[in-house]
Amino acid sequence: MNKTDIAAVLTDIGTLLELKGENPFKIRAYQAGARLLEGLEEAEIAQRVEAGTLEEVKGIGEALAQKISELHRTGRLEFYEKLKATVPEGLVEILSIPGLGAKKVRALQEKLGIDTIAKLRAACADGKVAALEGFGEKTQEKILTGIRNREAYGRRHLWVKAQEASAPILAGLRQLADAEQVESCGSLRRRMETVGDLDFLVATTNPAPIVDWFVAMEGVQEVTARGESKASVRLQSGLQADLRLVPPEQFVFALHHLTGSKDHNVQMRHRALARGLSMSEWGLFPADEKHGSTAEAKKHGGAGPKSLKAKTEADLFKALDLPFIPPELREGRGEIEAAEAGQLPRLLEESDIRGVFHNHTTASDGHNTLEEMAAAAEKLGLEYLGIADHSKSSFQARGLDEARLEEQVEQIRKFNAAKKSKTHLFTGTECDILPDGKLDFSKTTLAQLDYVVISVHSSFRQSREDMTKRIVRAMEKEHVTMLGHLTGRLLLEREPYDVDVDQVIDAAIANGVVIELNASPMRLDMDWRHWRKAAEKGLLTSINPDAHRTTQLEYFKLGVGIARKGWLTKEAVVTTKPLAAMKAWLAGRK
Ligand code: DGT
Ligand code: CA
Ligand code: CA
Ligand code: ZN
Repeated sequence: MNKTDIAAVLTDIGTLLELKGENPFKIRAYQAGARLLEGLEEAEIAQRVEAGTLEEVKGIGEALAQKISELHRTGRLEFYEKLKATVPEGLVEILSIPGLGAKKVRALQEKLGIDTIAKLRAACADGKVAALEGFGEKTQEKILTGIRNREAYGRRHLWVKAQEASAPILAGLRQLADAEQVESCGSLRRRMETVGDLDFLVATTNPAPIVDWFVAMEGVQEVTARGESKASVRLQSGLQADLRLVPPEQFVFALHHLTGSKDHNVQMRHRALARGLSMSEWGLFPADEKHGSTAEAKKHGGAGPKSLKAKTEADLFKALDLPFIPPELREGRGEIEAAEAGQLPRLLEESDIRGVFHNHTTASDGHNTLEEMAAAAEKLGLEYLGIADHSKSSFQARGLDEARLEEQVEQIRKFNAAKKSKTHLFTGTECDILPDGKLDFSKTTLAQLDYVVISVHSSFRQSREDMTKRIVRAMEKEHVTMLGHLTGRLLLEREPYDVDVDQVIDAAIANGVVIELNASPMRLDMDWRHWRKAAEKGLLTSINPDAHRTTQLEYFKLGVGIARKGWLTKEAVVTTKPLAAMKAWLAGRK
């Protein structure tokens, strides 16, 4: 087992012990052990396991050392397996509801016998939870909201997860001899921030073996539908995947139809009708024949009017007098009008990005050191990497105080002066916006940095008015370069805090502050729906991975997808500036 997996087991053990009400010191030892392990090099762990010297690491006692070794060697841990068997699975699930810590979960179990979400919902509905000591009406209401959100969100999946599930299926389908063309369509292709199900499309003259492969492929939990030219399965991950098979001459029409969105399709169909054409997933036909009968005839291979031919989607758009509309824009939000007027934006591309800001290191709550982050950024070919560890008020994230920040700045200066890396480091901070809109650092402290990200990490429940005022006030302060994760949302988990986004956008423009596009897969914040209008008004953005480990630097690519979905061009994104221009731009803002 590698260190990340071992650390995950240790964290799990801490949680399970907490649910059992074990000694807090013991619990903390596992949580601390997990963090410690993350900070060690993979090679060092292997060598210490081999030599039996794990205990020499400060913070790792005998019991922990033995468990880490067992996991490292065998990938299993007897103690963990036994422990898991003693805690009902439902309790762990309940723990994932916001606002319920281990102590409360235990109280629910001991006093009301609750060990599943269903029992918890029933008890809330009966008002039994509110009556418990330490709970009350408000908590009960919050729990019910949490359960409802869980159910509503349970049906969708983060784009990254859908992408990870889709990639091997796509590759598998492409290897099949009978598959002439294969694409993944739907919301995944449109780069929606969350995905309901996967939609695969295959062009073939021999569908049977492809259906056979699809329903029997690895990872299929259940086959929910199966026919001659389509199939649906539920994957072990909980995702549903649809497969459609069409004759090669229909591929482009089906591709466009299945990519959607529904709104875009409806508008395209109207446009076709206005040109005397009837458009469907089967083709583009002269409209004098009734749409339905044409489609039916085509579907059953009967003789009907012939469809116009299209080899690519560009051909299809051209048949309706339009330039190619990138899938990200196909949401029925004005893309067809813009295309007709020749005003489609030239969308940002991954290769336009020269660097990233807003990244964490082990100095606060990151898992990799400054040097490791820099090396990873260099590997990605990034010209610059902005460091922005948390500030002192974020004590849960081990935020830096003035002295530690100064030390880090010194460390970064030395790193840059050594000229060993092709990637330049910028000094920065992710400075807390305090509840009243003041900043966590004074302007003298901020003035020493290359750039400043400001973010809300506390008092999420302020009224819309207070929250808006708070953020606007903070943006008006000197030395502020960009606003971090504008709404604080965690996709499928936590609602955004209540804030007037339009007002914040206007204030950002007025104060020359950048609003980041936080590219962490659970955030993707500010939402893509706001960017088009905001950029037209003059707002600039920076695509920030908010990386807490080296592997997360690549999140900027997800951000590029969302930026494209938000109609953004290279000009709207400051991180497309080459290093020299970026240095000058930052210096000019001092
Ligand atoms: P999802 O799966 O909820 O994230 O969203 P989509 O967009 O992938 O939707 P899905 O999987 O239900 O259907 C795939 C595409 O098929 C959709 O984007 C457009 C097309 N489509 C599905 N149902 C309809 C419909 O009733 N009318 C039209 N015009 N197109 C549809
Ligand atoms: Ca879908
Ligand atoms: Ca579907
Ligand atoms: Zn943050």
